[in-house]
Amino acid sequence: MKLILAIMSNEDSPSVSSALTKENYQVTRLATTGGFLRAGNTTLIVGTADDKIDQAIETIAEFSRKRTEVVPSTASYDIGRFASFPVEVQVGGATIFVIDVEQFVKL
Ligand code: 2BA
Repeated sequence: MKLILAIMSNEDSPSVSSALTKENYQVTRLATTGGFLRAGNTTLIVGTADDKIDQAIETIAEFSRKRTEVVPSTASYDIGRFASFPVEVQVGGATIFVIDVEQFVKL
Protein backbone atom coordinates (compact mmCIF):
# COMPACT_ATOMS: atom_id res chain seq x y z
CA MET A 1 0.00 0.00 0.00
CA LYS A 2 1.09 3.57 -0.69
CA LEU A 3 0.13 7.05 0.41
CA ILE A 4 -0.20 9.89 -2.10
CA LEU A 5 0.27 13.46 -0.89
CA ALA A 6 -0.89 15.78 -3.67
CA ILE A 7 -0.54 19.55 -3.23
CA MET A 8 -2.65 21.64 -5.60
CA SER A 9 -4.56 24.90 -5.87
CA ASN A 10 -7.71 25.38 -3.82
CA GLU A 11 -9.54 25.96 -7.09
CA ASP A 12 -8.71 22.53 -8.56
CA SER A 13 -9.06 20.44 -5.40
CA PRO A 14 -12.89 19.95 -5.44
CA SER A 15 -12.87 18.49 -8.97
CA VAL A 16 -9.78 16.34 -8.31
CA SER A 17 -11.29 15.09 -5.06
CA SER A 18 -14.66 14.20 -6.60
CA ALA A 19 -13.04 12.49 -9.60
CA LEU A 20 -10.91 10.35 -7.27
CA THR A 21 -13.90 9.55 -5.08
CA LYS A 22 -15.94 8.47 -8.14
CA GLU A 23 -13.09 6.08 -8.99
CA ASN A 24 -13.40 4.59 -5.47
CA TYR A 25 -10.28 6.13 -3.99
CA GLN A 26 -10.54 7.29 -0.39
CA VAL A 27 -9.51 10.92 -0.07
CA THR A 28 -8.81 13.34 2.78
CA ARG A 29 -8.53 17.05 2.04
CA LEU A 30 -6.27 19.27 4.12
CA ALA A 31 -6.21 23.06 3.99
CA THR A 32 -2.50 23.88 3.66
CA THR A 33 -0.27 26.88 3.02
CA GLY A 34 2.72 27.09 0.68
CA GLY A 35 5.95 28.08 2.44
CA PHE A 36 7.16 30.32 -0.40
CA LEU A 37 4.07 32.26 -1.48
CA ARG A 38 2.35 31.84 1.92
CA ALA A 39 -0.89 31.41 0.01
CA GLY A 40 -3.50 28.78 0.72
CA ASN A 41 -3.39 25.54 -1.21
CA THR A 42 -4.93 22.10 -0.70
CA THR A 43 -3.20 18.81 0.08
CA LEU A 44 -5.07 15.61 -0.72
CA ILE A 45 -4.13 12.43 1.16
CA VAL A 46 -4.96 9.22 -0.69
CA GLY A 47 -4.12 5.79 0.69
CA THR A 48 -4.35 3.08 -1.98
CA ALA A 49 -2.98 -0.18 -3.36
CA ASP A 50 0.35 -0.07 -5.23
CA ASP A 51 -1.30 -1.00 -8.54
CA LYS A 52 -3.79 1.89 -8.32
CA ILE A 53 -1.17 4.65 -7.96
CA ASP A 54 -0.69 5.35 -11.68
CA GLN A 55 -4.42 5.74 -12.29
CA ALA A 56 -4.72 8.11 -9.30
CA ILE A 57 -1.85 10.26 -10.61
CA GLU A 58 -3.47 10.37 -14.08
CA THR A 59 -6.75 11.53 -12.55
CA ILE A 60 -5.02 14.20 -10.46
CA ALA A 61 -3.14 15.36 -13.57
CA GLU A 62 -6.33 15.49 -15.65
CA PHE A 63 -8.19 17.72 -13.19
CA SER A 64 -5.30 19.99 -12.15
CA ARG A 65 -3.74 20.73 -15.53
CA LYS A 66 -1.40 23.72 -15.76
CA ARG A 67 -3.05 26.47 -17.77
CA THR A 68 -2.78 30.18 -18.34
CA GLU A 69 -5.39 32.66 -17.12
CA VAL A 70 -5.67 36.36 -17.73
CA VAL A 71 -6.25 38.37 -14.57
CA PRO A 72 -6.61 42.11 -14.02
CA SER A 73 -3.66 43.89 -12.47
CA THR A 74 -3.00 47.50 -11.50
CA ALA A 75 0.13 49.58 -11.70
CA SER A 76 0.74 52.91 -10.02
CA TYR A 77 2.53 55.49 -12.21
CA ASP A 78 2.76 58.39 -9.79
CA ILE A 79 0.92 59.60 -6.75
CA GLY A 80 -2.77 58.89 -7.16
CA ARG A 81 -2.58 57.54 -10.72
CA PHE A 82 -3.31 53.90 -11.42
CA ALA A 83 -3.74 51.94 -14.64
CA SER A 84 -5.44 48.59 -14.98
CA PHE A 85 -4.08 46.03 -17.43
CA PRO A 86 -4.48 42.28 -17.92
CA VAL A 87 -1.61 39.92 -17.07
CA GLU A 88 -1.23 36.25 -17.90
CA VAL A 89 -0.58 33.96 -14.93
CA GLN A 90 -0.01 30.23 -14.85
CA VAL A 91 -2.40 28.35 -12.57
CA GLY A 92 -2.99 24.70 -11.75
CA GLY A 93 -0.57 21.81 -11.64
CA ALA A 94 0.14 19.56 -8.69
CA THR A 95 3.10 18.46 -6.60
CA ILE A 96 2.81 14.77 -5.79
CA PHE A 97 4.68 12.58 -3.30
CA VAL A 98 4.14 8.80 -3.19
CA ILE A 99 5.19 7.19 0.09
CA ASP A 100 5.35 3.54 1.15
CA VAL A 101 2.87 2.73 3.91
CA GLU A 102 4.33 0.50 6.60
CA GLN A 103 1.08 -0.18 8.37
CA PHE A 104 -2.58 0.67 7.73
CA VAL A 105 -5.04 0.17 10.59
CA LYS A 106 -8.71 1.16 10.81
CA LEU A 107 -10.17 0.90 14.31
P1 2BA B 1 5.34 24.63 -7.13
O1 2BA B 1 6.73 24.06 -7.20
O2 2BA B 1 4.35 24.13 -8.13
O3 2BA B 1 4.81 24.28 -5.67
C1 2BA B 1 3.46 24.53 -5.30
C2 2BA B 1 3.28 24.24 -3.81
O4 2BA B 1 3.54 22.83 -3.58
C3 2BA B 1 4.27 24.97 -2.89
O5 2BA B 1 3.78 26.25 -2.55
C4 2BA B 1 4.33 24.05 -1.68
O6 2BA B 1 3.17 24.23 -0.86
C5 2BA B 1 4.22 22.67 -2.32
N1 2BA B 1 5.53 22.07 -2.59
C6 2BA B 1 6.21 22.08 -3.75
N2 2BA B 1 7.35 21.40 -3.66
C7 2BA B 1 7.41 20.93 -2.39
C8 2BA B 1 8.37 20.15 -1.66
N3 2BA B 1 9.52 19.70 -2.24
N4 2BA B 1 8.10 19.85 -0.37
C9 2BA B 1 6.96 20.30 0.21
N5 2BA B 1 6.01 21.03 -0.42
C10 2BA B 1 6.24 21.35 -1.70
P2 2BA B 1 4.83 27.44 -2.32
O7 2BA B 1 5.90 27.00 -1.39
O8 2BA B 1 4.02 28.63 -1.91
O9 2BA B 1 5.50 27.68 -3.75
C11 2BA B 1 4.76 28.23 -4.81
C12 2BA B 1 5.61 28.29 -6.07
O10 2BA B 1 6.68 29.21 -5.87
C13 2BA B 1 6.26 26.96 -6.44
O11 2BA B 1 5.36 26.20 -7.23
C14 2BA B 1 7.49 27.39 -7.17
O12 2BA B 1 7.18 27.70 -8.52
C15 2BA B 1 7.86 28.69 -6.47
N6 2BA B 1 8.88 28.49 -5.43
C16 2BA B 1 8.75 27.78 -4.28
N7 2BA B 1 9.86 27.83 -3.54
C17 2BA B 1 10.71 28.59 -4.23
C18 2BA B 1 12.05 29.06 -3.97
N8 2BA B 1 12.70 28.72 -2.86
N9 2BA B 1 12.62 29.86 -4.91
C19 2BA B 1 11.97 30.20 -6.03
N10 2BA B 1 10.70 29.81 -6.33
C20 2BA B 1 10.09 29.03 -5.44
